[in-house]
Amino acid sequence: MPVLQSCSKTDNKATGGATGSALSSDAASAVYVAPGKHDEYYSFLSGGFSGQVAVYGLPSGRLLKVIPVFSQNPENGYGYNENTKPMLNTSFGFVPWDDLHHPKLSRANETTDGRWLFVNGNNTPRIARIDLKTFETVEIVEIPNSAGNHCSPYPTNNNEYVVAGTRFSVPVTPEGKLQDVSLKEYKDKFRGTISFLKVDKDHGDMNLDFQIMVPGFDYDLANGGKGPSSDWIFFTSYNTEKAGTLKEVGASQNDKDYLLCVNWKLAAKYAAEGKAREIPANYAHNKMNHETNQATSTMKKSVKILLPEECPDMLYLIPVPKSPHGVDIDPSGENIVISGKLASVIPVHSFSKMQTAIKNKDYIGDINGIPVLKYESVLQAEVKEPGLGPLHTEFDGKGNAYSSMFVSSEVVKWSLKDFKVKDRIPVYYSIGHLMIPGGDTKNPSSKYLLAMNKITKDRYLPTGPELAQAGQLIDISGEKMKMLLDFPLIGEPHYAQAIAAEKIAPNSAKMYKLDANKHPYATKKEADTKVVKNGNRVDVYMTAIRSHLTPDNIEGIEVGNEVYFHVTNLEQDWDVPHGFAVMGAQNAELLIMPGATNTFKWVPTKTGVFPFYCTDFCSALHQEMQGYARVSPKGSNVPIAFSTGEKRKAPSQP
Ligand code: RUQ
Ligand code: CUA
Repeated sequence: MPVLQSCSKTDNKATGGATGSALSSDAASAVYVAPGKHDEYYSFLSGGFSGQVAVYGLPSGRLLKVIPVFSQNPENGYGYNENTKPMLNTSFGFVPWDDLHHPKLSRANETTDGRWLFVNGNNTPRIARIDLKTFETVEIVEIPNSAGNHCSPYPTNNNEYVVAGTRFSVPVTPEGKLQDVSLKEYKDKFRGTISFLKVDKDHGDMNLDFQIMVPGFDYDLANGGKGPSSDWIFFTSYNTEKAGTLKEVGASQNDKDYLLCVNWKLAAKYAAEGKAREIPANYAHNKMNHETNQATSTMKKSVKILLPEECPDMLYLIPVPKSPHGVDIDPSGENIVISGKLASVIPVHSFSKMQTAIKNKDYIGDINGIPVLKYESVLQAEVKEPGLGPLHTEFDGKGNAYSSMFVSSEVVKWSLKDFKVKDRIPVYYSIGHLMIPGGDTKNPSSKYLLAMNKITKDRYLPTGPELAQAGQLIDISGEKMKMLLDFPLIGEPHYAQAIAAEKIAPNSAKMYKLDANKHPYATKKEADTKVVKNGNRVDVYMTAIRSHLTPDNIEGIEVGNEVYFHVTNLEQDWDVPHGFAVMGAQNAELLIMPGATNTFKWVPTKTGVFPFYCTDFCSALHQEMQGYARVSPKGSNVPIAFSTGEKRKAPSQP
């Protein structure tokens, strides 16, 4: 593999760094953000199989936060504590992991507005929304009739919809039956779906409005149009051969696969007019309530679906070189760039030619009633000799495009004016996605490009067989690209988004208001703390403030009791979380933000005295922030008692 060759050329000493690192002498100062100073951009990188999103400042590459989305995170108890567990509920039950590929920022007027970040879970199809005031996951919607939710989530230009598609086709019928069929029937019985989640303009809440049933191909990536093509969204597909096995070979038989072009405005109109049929479905819709800090999960029982044969002009297919990966639309909305990982050129289709071809019915046939446009009629140009293995393209707003080349490990800059290659820079190694802040919108920044590489090899000190993947920041402000910075990443970054810090930082929440805390078990002052036993259930209404937990002595718990610690952080100061952990609890800690209440479940398995303590070094007397819970044998008659300091309280009545 060329990847390996590019490594073997280097003969590094352990700390020497790789070849090709001929950094320009001003590279260090270009990324230097002095202590106490802030970065110019927030960037949000997907964690791939970590199921999380990592937030880095650019240009420094400083890691600012890891946001858990589809994966449990012991660091702050996400997915372990009772308040967030419902976020990970699905029709399969509790699913505490997923494969997160594509972050997309919400949009207004065709540019990013800094309100929300949408991300996809591939494996158990889900779309999540992160609130950029709190940097917390606040909503997750499961996608029915889907498998391998890869070409997701793509927001339209004014947050009307977030769109998701199936990578693996599924045996679904127009009546909504998911069939138990023989895999030999793949060609006839499997279909794809595209899902449209309507986004509430004010609150961002997503609702699965409708789906479109599409041919049984594998849908890989998507992107929305802009300007003149705003009403359209484009999906690459492969395996149009519909091979059901050994796709490595079977899915590469045809010379061309298809770009599926969806007029989403028209689809939404058809759905609103009642053209969609309602079919049974079963999927979870999970929401975090900001006031109670408690998530709920609701199972939805049906979905509306549109059939292409009943909806004229909604879908078109354009042939593209086989097995395409990314599709990216330039800032003008006219050029549709298809990166075909096996193709020797990068074809660029023209939106205006596509419209003309539709008008002239310039078709070469149809598939499931969807017209197939003629390749030559829609083609704008082919970028010649771009490199090997093109995957993704972004734009700088100055008329240039930048494509990632997985096999030849480079970023290639080419012009949208003459479609000629202008510059290339090696990256280390095997780049997947690349990202320019706003590079998928109408107004890209033209300063930086971030390369996200699949293989790191010798870029950092070795850490055994598993190495962090590498991000590389490249200066794109001049004629020639310049390598500025390497930094290790978390999980496997696929795509990323970045936005000017000033669009997010001023709105960042500093705490939760204690007054507004509507958690059913919130305790707003120490005098109200209590322990209530009811049958096998024990509820501890606890408070935390520098530097004690109230109550800190608890008796009357029996082995096998379900003990719920509802801990309210009474602080009303920025950056004073308290933690909470109990010895032997088969769980993670709580990390409670100021003003919030989090719930920790503990089922003691043996008798004894169990310490609990604050896990976050919150004050000079943090080490004193501790207590004990006594656990007696099942059926013992030790009464419930709780206290802090010497004022012991009377047992509370059940
Ligand atoms: S992908 S490396 Cu999951 Cu977006 Cu192209
Ligand atoms: Cu609270 Cu340490």
